[in-house]
Amino acid sequence: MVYDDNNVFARILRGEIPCHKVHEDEHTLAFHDINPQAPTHILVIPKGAYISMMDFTERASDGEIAALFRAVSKVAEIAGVTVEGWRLLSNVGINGGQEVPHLHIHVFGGRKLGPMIV
Ligand code: D5M
Repeated sequence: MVYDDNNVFARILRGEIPCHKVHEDEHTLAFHDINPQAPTHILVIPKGAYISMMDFTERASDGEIAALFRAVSKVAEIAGVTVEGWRLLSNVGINGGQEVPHLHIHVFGGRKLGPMIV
């Protein structure tokens, strides 16, 4: 599968579409989900062009991989959900329900979350 340069998150990274930014560092960007499913619903994405978790772990550097997971924890801290608890989730591919073909990790919190749906 070839990375689609015109997916919405690629366009956010290029500054072509605005986002409500929560956190940014050398390798990652985090912003509020446009259609929040919980009081806290933030997306954390790598700046590199990776379609999904499989693509990321195959091609990204150890530094990029570490940065993404550090950014996820940082975002949970910024959102103030670490004491009450929170959830991270990444949809992969068609069966995983992935709509945007640029790796993103959802950070949910701010209420008691329901059971995982499979
Ligand atoms: O989730 C894709 C998520 O991306 C979904 O929760 C909506 C969100 N989304 C789509 N467009 C935008 C913009 N422009 N800003 C913020 N959030 C956005 P998936 O896991 O692929 O189903």
